[in-house]
Amino acid sequence: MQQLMVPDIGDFKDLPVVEVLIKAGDVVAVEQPLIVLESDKAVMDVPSTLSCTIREVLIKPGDKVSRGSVIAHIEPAGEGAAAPVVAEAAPAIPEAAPVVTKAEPVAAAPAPSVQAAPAPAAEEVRKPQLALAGPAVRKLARELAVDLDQVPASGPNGRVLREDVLAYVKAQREQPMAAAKLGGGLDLLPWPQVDFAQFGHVERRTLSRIKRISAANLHRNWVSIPHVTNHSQADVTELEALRVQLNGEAREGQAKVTLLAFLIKACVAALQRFPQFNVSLEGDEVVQKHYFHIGFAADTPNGLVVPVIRDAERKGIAALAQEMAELSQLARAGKLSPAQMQGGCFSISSLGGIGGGHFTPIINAPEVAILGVGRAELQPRWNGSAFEPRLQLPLSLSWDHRAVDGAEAGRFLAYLATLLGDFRRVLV
Ligand code: CAO
Repeated sequence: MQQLMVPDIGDFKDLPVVEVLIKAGDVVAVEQPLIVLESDKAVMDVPSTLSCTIREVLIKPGDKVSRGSVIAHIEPAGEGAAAPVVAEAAPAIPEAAPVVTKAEPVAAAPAPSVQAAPAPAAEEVRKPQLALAGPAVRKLARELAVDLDQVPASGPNGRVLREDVLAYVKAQREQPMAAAKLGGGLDLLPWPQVDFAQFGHVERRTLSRIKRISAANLHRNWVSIPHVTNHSQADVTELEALRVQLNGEAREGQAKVTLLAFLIKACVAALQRFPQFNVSLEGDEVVQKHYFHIGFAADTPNGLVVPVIRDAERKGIAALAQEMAELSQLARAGKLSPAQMQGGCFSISSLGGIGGGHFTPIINAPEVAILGVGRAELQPRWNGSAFEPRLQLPLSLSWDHRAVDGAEAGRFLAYLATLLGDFRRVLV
């Protein structure tokens, strides 16, 4: 049986344990906080340096610990666990790098490293109630009486940052005001509490950082924006033929021209024709934008992100396709910078590469409209004398009814379908 021990914690001795964050049976990931210690100067997390299963916790709140105190008996995770340093023999605790000895003791590090990202599989099984946060943030949360588990995290590896706590407090403060304005709030029933285990085998996974952030945003947008969604379809038979032709003529190394690149261009033309869709609402004011930055939803292994193509009105189809390819690649690698996801005027969510028809996309606030695109299919269309096969693209436009009226939305979507049906009109 191996042990997790308190590592070198500087000059501190006999520090009181204020929180024990693990219990027997927990599967612990690298960087997951195990216990919280408090000195007269700071509150500090003691995170784990390896993936393991807790067999027995040996300390409780109120206990005093120093370097070398045993926190728990553990069983290290098998293959695929984050690779800790393995020492040859003595259970020495290093000054900097934590050491796992084959013989027995395992030290936990005083400060988690951003580089030491948890293995995804290990993160998946982390218990959801354990928010990752540094000592200063934890202390701030305590002072503000904030439950860190409720705070959407935006830091590396799902860590809650100081700004996250402050944003959360601000949002909480504004919520009653917004609710009062709305006339008493949503007055919802509490979320059903179900012991799922009584019905069968279950396991718990923590939502990825991106999912946690997008969930909070989507929820806010869904409950606070009066959405309406119009559905239509565009005849993209000629456009698709052009796209295939362009790709056939493409030079070596040139990005594939996608339907989405044409959609971005067409949406810019529609936003120019109907500028009331290129606004944001701020209280009683409408902010009219004179730039055209278009976001597109990208599916990544960690969840949904929306990279933004700036000044799309100044770019040609090939340049848009190239930029989209680069941004999608960065998105999937989790390497988009915040700046590459900011400043959007209007978003497009395309499920065309995946399949399905119409759907109801959720507006990406503070934008006021979003286009959902389904998979184009050949359908029989009446041409006045006979049915002929035409490629029909499902379009769904969700719009904020505070900013836009139904007639305007109908015109926007009809115009968009006209542009996609005859792309030469984008030039007009
Ligand atoms: N109809 C028919 N075929 C389509 C199509 C459509 N509307 N859109 C794309 N396709 C085809 C493409 O032509 C491509 O075919 P080929 O390989 O034969 O050329 C194939 O589907 C794959 O396309 P793609 O997905 O690689 O490219 P894209 O430009 O359509 O999409 C991107 C890029 C980043 C939007 C996409 O990869 C993605 O992440 N989509 C998911 C977006 C999402 O999750 N939306 C939901 C958000 S709400 O939760």
